[in-house]
Amino acid sequence: MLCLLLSIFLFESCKKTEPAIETSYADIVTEGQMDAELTAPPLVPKPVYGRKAMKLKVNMEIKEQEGTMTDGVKYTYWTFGGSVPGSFIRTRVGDEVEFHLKNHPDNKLPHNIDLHAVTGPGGGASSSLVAPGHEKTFNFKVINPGLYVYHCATAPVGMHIANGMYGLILVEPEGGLPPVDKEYYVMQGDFYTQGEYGAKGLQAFDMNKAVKETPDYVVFNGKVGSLTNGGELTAKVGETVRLFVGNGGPNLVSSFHVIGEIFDSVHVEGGSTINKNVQTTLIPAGGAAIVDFKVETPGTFILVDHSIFRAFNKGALGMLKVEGKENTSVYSGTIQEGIYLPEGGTIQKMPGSTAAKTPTPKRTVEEKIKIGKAIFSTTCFACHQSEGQGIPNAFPPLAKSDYLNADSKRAINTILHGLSGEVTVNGKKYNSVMPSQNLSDDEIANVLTYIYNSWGNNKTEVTPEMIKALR
Ligand code: HEC
Ligand SMILES: [Cu+2]
Repeated sequence: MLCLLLSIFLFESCKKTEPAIETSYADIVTEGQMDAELTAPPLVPKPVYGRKAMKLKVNMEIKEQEGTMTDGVKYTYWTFGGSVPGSFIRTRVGDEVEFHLKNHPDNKLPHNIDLHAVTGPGGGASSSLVAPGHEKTFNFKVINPGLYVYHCATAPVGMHIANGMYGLILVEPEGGLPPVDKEYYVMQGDFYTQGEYGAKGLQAFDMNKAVKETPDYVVFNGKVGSLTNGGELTAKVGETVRLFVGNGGPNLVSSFHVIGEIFDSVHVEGGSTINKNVQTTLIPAGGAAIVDFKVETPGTFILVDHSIFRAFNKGALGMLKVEGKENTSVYSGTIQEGIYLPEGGTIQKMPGSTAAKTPTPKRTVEEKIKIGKAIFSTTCFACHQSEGQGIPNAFPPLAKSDYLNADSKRAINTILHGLSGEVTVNGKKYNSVMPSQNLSDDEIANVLTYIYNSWGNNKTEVTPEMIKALR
């Protein structure tokens, strides 16, 4: 009897706690109306908390505008709301969205919008095609909670997306997502330019590279360095951080990772499945993820696409700066600001160059500069940056570097044997590791001569003999 009672009790309680598998939000009646708050990345609008489903007016303006891809490189972006990714839209399940899509009169092309949060043909694209100087209005009800991508779907679709026409729309569940201390908006995209990475000037879109899926740039929030150099995300030790991460593509899948952090929870693919304790989460092109973690230790945590050449050579690198008291029970090392040592913490040799054995021809200063520049832009620029300006707190400058100009032997040793420990360059302290560079005497002489003869340095000419003497 007891057994029977118990099993009935268990069965009943089971029925109560198990949420209904399919809740239909299509029938929720909305109460009241408001204008949606829209934000440019990395900011997100205020959470919905416990508010009721409402009628939400979204006013989105499309702008085709020139912007900066990286230092000295311009690109004509096509944007939803003036930013790449476009404005973040925050709704709750059951909201009725009245979407006003405006195409600025100065624009050259028609555009539309396909929101993955829409249940209906084309996700809104078929009702939203809008010519420059016009506005289209359409309505939809968000009936599935999750984080969704929106994008332009005007032909050629790939080109509109490649030019930056994507963003995120969040549909919060009933009662809202659990509150956290900091929320940010980060979206990856790949870009295809006529010139190589770093080639100066206004760069046109390259359709061939896009079709081949060989981007010159893979970036967060529309440009190289959007989340570094003063754009870092910030948090304090002990806070919980939530990243709304999207991937606009058009082509690449992102292996999203934060160096030095473990995601406590991930809404996989932006949906309702929560995975715990995740190192790297895969974000498909046209997909998203909600990533939550608590920051326990201070320092700089680096956001990357862990397809790692994209991070160090194509721009997919951002930073989260965490300030506060050290927490030695969690992490007891010296905190190194803003660096990542993929080869481990010690100085190592790069494998493979046999160039050291070949005889060295005599070269003029001009020849050295020319060859040195090519070496610089394949070997050194990823850390020291294209104009030798470095990255604050991470990589010291080579431009007008007092450290470099004071002592050429020391500079040669840095390249031959690597450099670690604290150094002061132009009054700023750096404390990290430069791996030794496996270059021949000739190559080192060329690259150093190039550096010494660039960016306001003292024009020293370095010879292979000087290198040989210090090997
Ligand atoms: C993986 C990143 C990385 C690469 C690649 C790299 N460096 Fe460095 N470099 C550093 C770091 C970090 C320091 C500072 C080390 C420290 O804090 O002790 C540094 C310091 C230097 C310095 C002395 C400080 C200054 O600013 O004058 C010189 C000179 C230098 N690097 C030249 C080069 C040259 C030339 C190359 C290419 C052949 C190169 N580096 C490649 C990271 C790098
Ligand atoms: Cu478009």
